[in-house]
Amino acid sequence: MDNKITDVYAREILDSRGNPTVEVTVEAGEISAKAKVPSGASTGTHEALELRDNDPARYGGKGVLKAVENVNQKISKVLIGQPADRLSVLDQRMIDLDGTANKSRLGANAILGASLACARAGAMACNLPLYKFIKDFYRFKFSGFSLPVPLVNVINGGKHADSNLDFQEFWIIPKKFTTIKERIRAMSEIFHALGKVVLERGYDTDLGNEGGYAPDLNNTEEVWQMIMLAIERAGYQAGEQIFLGLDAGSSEFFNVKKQTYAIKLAGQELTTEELSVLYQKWLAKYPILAFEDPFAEDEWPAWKNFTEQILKINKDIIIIGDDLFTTNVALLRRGISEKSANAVLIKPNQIGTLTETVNCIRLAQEHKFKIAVSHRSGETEDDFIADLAVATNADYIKAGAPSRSERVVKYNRLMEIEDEINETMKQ
Ligand code: 2PG
Ligand code: MG
Repeated sequence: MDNKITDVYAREILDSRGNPTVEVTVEAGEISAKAKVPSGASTGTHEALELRDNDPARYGGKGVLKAVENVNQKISKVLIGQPADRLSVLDQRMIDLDGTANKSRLGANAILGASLACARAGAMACNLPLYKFIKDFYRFKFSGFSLPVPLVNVINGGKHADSNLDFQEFWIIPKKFTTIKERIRAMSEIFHALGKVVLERGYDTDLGNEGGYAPDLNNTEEVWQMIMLAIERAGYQAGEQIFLGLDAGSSEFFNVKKQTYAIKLAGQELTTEELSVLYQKWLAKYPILAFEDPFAEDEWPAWKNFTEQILKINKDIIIIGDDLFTTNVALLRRGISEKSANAVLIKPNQIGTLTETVNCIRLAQEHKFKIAVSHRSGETEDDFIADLAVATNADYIKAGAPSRSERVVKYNRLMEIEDEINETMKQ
């Protein structure tokens, strides 16, 4: 089959918050593949640039017509005629065309849309499922696919909700199950039990951006208490089968000048040391397995100290860098050498191409860092990250609560992949 790219074009579509985002279609003869680009709210300052029109007359300045035009006029020219399955060459051509360190000329949203659509077209040209194609193309050596453990954001706060919670995400982690179907079932059952607990306590069950409940509470610790109760009511064992986790999203409430973290709900401004004590207090009381962005994005010494302290308490705990690393190999290299964390959050749109995303994953794996492939708070019905997590043997996936289609679509795809893998093993 001829696999040369014959057309590349983009459209402005909406994401799950109703904001414009980019969809790219790549055609190679009969093949037609699409990808839709997500968008963050608590974005790290070191992320690649998401190009917006800044035209106040359209979508409050959030239009992406410039990015769309960059795909149609410029990116298409360097991709058309190239083989659709040579992902690293295609990505490099776009990186060269852009020529900036943060993809500010063409926009990381324009480039990523094209990059992911090329991966899908490449998989179709090779007649392979996407996860298998990515694994083979980038020569991942692991044998036998395994499915990631979800980090499930069941209570949304911070920038993802209008509630009074300063911390951004409170997770359940259905770890001790052998199949993704069992993990997903446990997550869903606990999520519904939690809804009842939230209501019983007189709070509302409105949802935040990532599908978790977003109640206004009296204090932060109530979240942990409600989640523990929900786990029990759903018939699972906390600390055995189900663990807890937190994405503090702390860059959002850090005051650089004062070097303090504003916990408005408690009326407190905590120093780095005090925040670390609070985390350790929670850790002593609840079966917490993961801390993401416990400290702000440029606070390298705080990260190093915290990681050292926490791993002394329990070496199985993962400390995940999101805003700290922004899926960027240079920042991750620093984190590895300074032992700032032991896990990295992987968001393709933080860096802008699939190849660079994979490079970051590979660097992390070479240094025994755990991998969590992640959605963004502004998502679409695209399920690419499910395949990416399986393709790269990621330990974890962050795809939100099981309650809004742009989140659920990732879980449904994981279950489909599991079935496919089991079928292939039987053959
Ligand atoms: C995060 C993400 C996704 P956002 O902080 O990890 O959960 O949020 O996409 O808003 O950056
Ligand atoms: Mg985060």
